[in-house]
Amino acid sequence: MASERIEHLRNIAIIAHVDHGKTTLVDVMLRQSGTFRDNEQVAERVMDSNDLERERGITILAKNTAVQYEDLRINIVDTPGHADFGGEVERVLKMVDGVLLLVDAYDGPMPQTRFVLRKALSMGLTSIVVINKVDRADARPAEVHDHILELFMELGATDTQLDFPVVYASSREGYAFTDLDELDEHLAHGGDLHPLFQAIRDHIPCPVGDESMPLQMLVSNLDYDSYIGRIAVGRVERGSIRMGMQAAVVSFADGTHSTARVAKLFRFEGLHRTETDSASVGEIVCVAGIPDINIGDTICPTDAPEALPFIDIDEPTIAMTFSVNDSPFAGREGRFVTSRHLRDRLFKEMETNVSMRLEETATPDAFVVKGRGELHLSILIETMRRQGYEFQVSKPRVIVKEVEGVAMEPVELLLVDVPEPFVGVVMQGLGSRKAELVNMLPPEKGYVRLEFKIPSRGLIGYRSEFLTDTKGNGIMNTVVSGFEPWKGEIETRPHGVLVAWEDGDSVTYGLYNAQERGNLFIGAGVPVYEGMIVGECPRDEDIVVNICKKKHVTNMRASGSDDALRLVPPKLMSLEQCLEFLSDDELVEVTPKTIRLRKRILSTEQRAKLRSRKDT
Ligand SMILES: Nc1nc2c(ncn2[C@@H]2O[C@H](COP(=O)(O)OP(=O)(O)OP(=O)(O)O)[C@@H](O)[C@H]2O)c(=O)[nH]1
Ligand SMILES: [Mg+2]
Repeated sequence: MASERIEHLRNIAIIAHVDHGKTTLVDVMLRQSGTFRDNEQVAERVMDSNDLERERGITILAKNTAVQYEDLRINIVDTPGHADFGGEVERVLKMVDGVLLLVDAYDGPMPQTRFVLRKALSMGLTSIVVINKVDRADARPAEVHDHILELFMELGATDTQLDFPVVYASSREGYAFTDLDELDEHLAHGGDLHPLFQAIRDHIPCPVGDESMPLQMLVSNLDYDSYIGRIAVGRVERGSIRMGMQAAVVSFADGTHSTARVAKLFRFEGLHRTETDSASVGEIVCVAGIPDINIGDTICPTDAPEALPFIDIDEPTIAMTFSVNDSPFAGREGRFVTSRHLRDRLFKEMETNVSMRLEETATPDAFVVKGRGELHLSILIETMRRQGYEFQVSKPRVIVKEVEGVAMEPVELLLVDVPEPFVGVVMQGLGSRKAELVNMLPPEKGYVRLEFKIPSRGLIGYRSEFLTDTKGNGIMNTVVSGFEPWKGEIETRPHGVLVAWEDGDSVTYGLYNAQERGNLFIGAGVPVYEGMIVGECPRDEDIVVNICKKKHVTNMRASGSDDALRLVPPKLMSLEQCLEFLSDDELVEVTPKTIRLRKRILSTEQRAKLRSRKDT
């Protein structure tokens, strides 16, 4: 049986460290391939289509698109660069034959560059290196090129993989070129992406497969449409798929198969899906009509069900408990508040969030959610909150596993760029968190780059400390490098909290007295309950404050004099900051309207009893 080369097709993924310009590059590829109508208004970074992506300016989910370049059809997968969403990258690499590895022309290879490149190399994919942002005033493309070559060697690239073509580009300005001598010319006069499209044509292998064999299509992604329901996205590895056909779906989870009809079939075209009757080898398509299909499943003909191997996704490193909100304010602000709601929503998440894991606990009201980092989990929390869910979460903790009797914990590679004067304080802070310095580059433009190996445990809550220590001038990047034997206890900077004494509304007079004890998180007129955390205390001690206490009214004039009391503006914390701030005996209460911090045990009396029991 003959394998065919599908010459008119290329399937690529764009991979890189966060912010190196992947989504911006997709914009220009779409624009310059004539995907949009002349007068079409298209948003910047149009592939970052969900609300959280737009708000935060980062890609969270991998997404497909396709462009036509001359006679070539190029399927493109844009991937997230943040380390926490590495699972998204891993799973989509199965759809492509090659990658564009983007590297910022100033930053050079960063922790996540290493992670995604290692995955791509291990899957035998062909890379085109795109040194991007050459328009930056501080760009150093030649140097970056050398660093990339070193990285390929370090990761054990084969000779063929080492022979990668290099394209220099400015995705923001929309040009690319292959000869660095042309840089000044392009800086002055711009250009276009032809050299990049040509490199894709010349270097990325076209799909190869046998169309006459029975169909095999691996599902790498799931999408949802309110009209047609669940949509499976994947690549046809063998044979062809037709609309209307009866298909067998072989489950990745347990190898069983079920039958279903391919109700609709689509291809990607720019930002849209267009219907098609059939698709064959190498095509990336969307299949609608199979309600319970999952990522990793294989679609086959009913008479030849044969699964394709899926990839091993790296395991989660941190865990958090999600539980039903049991604060006195429970049910006031959310639409979905019961354990049933929470359970169904979390199970649904596991269907698409491939590197997340869910465990039930001894109580039906609590679930352990495991993910690849704090952001991985906080994005889920934020998404659920916007969908109307109300629940509470615990402090994130690292996952420790036992290997041959040894406790192993996740360890990360940490890269920091800090202005020289702050190197000392950063080294000291990290030292106490059990970080080991592995590399230090000489200062450049006043910044020193330090590379550490640090237990993930030591990183929890470190980001805000780092920003304080560097007065907001430091940049830090991390990527999990594996599991290593437990590194021993870590001392973190202690802090205590200010806790509300009684239920009620906060008033200026009460807050005024409380603010002498620490920084407040709330202003006047905020409903609070006993045990709610309303501020931080600089010392390692929890102080109960009576912020609902009104001034004793002696006469008419005094009752109005509250206005004269000046309150320091409250410190407002984002969800991520709350998670970093949290201690073991505390929870974050999350509702569509509010994020509150609370003690696990709300009663002041009970907490006091527990403390005295511990002390004796
Ligand atoms: N100077 C310059 N800036 C660029 C270029 N390409 C992208 N940027 C900027 O870099 C930032 C990040 O761009 P994105 O395209 O969102 O980067 P990304 O790689 O998709 O980021 P993630 O998906 O979050 O990993 C944006 O502010 C862009 O405007 C470029 O060629 N030159
Ligand atoms: Mg992006």
